[in-house]
Amino acid sequence: MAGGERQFKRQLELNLSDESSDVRKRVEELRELIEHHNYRYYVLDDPEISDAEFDALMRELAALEAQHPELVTPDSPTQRVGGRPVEGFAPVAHRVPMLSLANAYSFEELRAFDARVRRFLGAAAHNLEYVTELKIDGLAVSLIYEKGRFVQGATRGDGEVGEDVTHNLRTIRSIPMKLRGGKELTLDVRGEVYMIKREFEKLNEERRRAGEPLFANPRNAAAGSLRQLDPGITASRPLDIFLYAIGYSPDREFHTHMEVLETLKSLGFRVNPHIRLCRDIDEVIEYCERWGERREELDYEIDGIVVKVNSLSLQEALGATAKSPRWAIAYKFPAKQGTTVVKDIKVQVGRTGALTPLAILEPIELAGSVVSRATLHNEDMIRSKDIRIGDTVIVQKAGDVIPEVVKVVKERRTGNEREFVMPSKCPECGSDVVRLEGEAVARCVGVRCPAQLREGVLHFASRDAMDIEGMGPAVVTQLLDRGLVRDFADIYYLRFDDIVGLERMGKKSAQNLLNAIEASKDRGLARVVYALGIRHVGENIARVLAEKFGDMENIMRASKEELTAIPEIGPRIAESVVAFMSQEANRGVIRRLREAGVRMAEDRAGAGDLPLSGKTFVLTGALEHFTRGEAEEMIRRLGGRTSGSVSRKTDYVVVGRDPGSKYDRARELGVTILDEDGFMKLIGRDKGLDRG
Ligand code: 1X8
Repeated sequence: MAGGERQFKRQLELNLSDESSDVRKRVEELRELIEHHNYRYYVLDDPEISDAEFDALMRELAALEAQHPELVTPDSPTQRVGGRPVEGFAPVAHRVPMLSLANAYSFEELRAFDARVRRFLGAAAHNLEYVTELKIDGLAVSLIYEKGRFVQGATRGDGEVGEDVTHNLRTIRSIPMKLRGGKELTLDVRGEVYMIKREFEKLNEERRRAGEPLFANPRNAAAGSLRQLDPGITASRPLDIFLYAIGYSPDREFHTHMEVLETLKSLGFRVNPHIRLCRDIDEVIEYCERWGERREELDYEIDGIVVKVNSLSLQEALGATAKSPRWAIAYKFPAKQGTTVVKDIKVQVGRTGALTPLAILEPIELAGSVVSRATLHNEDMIRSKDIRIGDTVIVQKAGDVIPEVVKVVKERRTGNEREFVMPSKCPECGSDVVRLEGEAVARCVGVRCPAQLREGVLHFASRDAMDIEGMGPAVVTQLLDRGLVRDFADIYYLRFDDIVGLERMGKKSAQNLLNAIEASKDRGLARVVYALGIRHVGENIARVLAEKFGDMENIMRASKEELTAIPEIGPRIAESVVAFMSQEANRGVIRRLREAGVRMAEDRAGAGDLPLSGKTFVLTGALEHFTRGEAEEMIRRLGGRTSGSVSRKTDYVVVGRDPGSKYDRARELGVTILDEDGFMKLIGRDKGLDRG
């Protein structure tokens, strides 16, 4: 017994010392990794991993050091705030350090922050308020004003010492060279330099054409632009800045952060408009949720929400740790970008026969969902980004769009990567693949290609087209395989016995599908035109065609000239419509659709007399009574049109809560602006609405 016990104890000690040497090894490894990625990020501005992955490394190291304090060394990455400044710019010591913010990755962590603040403040927490602001994904800078004049600007650097980029900052037009009404002021203002998303795309497109390396995201582009030795290059780059804090201000005293922001605005600084004063953490979380959903509407990137205690005396009471203030936290959105490996490149055949290369990825979690494929668009895109099978790549998901490969991390190449070759035969039907002169897209020319038909039928039945519920990929594939559907019209000639024979199809589901097919006959002309999948005819054009011609017969007879006479329709669309309608096979399908009872004429209750006929609307901000989609549908039903951008041709801009830049643009152009009440009056919905 005793012997056994002793042995067990020895074993335990062995494991323990094994464990502590493992910990030591992991700590070393983490430090090396973090140093390396710090260098990539801060010195080269060319990171190999995402922020979230980097944060995970830092967290792991901090946790190990907390459990094993004996392993902490003064040169550990946890013992300092950031990285090093690069050579070429004069170092600038910040008079007040530029601290980084602690991060929260969930609402629980936000609540824990609130609890910490309240515990720390005790009774003083009774009038605690938070200010929430968008966390701009750019490059932090400090602007020094003396006697009201801009004298020096610096990057954050490691928080203590940054780089002098005064000359480059001067090229940003929104930075005032003199303070408005602050002649004698000395001031250190902090903000974030960033690049507009659209401008970033343009810049990268130019670089692609010039064969220059691409920037992975707007933040890298902004950093690369600001840290140019030649201010002429910086001046050519579309940078802008939002200011959000004061580092020191010996001449002025403030009581709240809101007051600071107001003062910054009045001194002539650009302050982000989406600021909210929150009475409690629930309101903070609500703001975080809302902007998590709406961040794609902004024309600049944000990576989270900054939460600050409003009262400056409470801020002072809370103080700071070595790294970050205790009175603020950054709620970080789930990362949109991440690093993964291209396992294979496959080709997908679309309904127009277009062959789209697809990257098959090592699965990775992005913005809350697992991503295992990314579109590569076409062959030229693969060549210009030089994406190879086996490459490590940065992938990105934005909104509802299909994930994309941003760039290759060439440093991770082993030499075993393989180049992609576009197949010369369609992988689905074996027909020739042809890429026409001047076209980016390779197409399968097989007229009987099953992939094209499958994608076509799926489009026909999809929600925005004929909306046939239950006609998903599994059902459609079987219908095609069994020869029950050879074109769209066949759908309307399916019998109960045909359907009930399919796999995983009970009597009830079969009847439901038949009912859905029946119901789809009455979707109206515009939907049918869209469902046909005519090239270049999207939902909007389909609606225009339905409105102008009223009946499918008229569209079938329309000449190219008649079509191009319509403002929305150019020669490319007109040609495509005429070509489609001239095919006997297509005319046959339309005839059989009509014979089956599919409605193909608009009830022309005087389309021209609808109350909003000829009016163009732009929506911005959140409405209270409708979703964006509902408001658009309402405008359309009353004869109006909606557009995504404001121009002189816009008739009305409808402005909801927290409107975007479209509101400013509307004011600039003098376009009529409606609030939600005004909009409801216009559409006759001002009476009888539940305003609970
Ligand atoms: C960083 C940022 C802050 C704000 C916006 N964007 C950022 N990237 C803000 O306060 N509105 S504050 C901050 C920091 O303190 N490191």
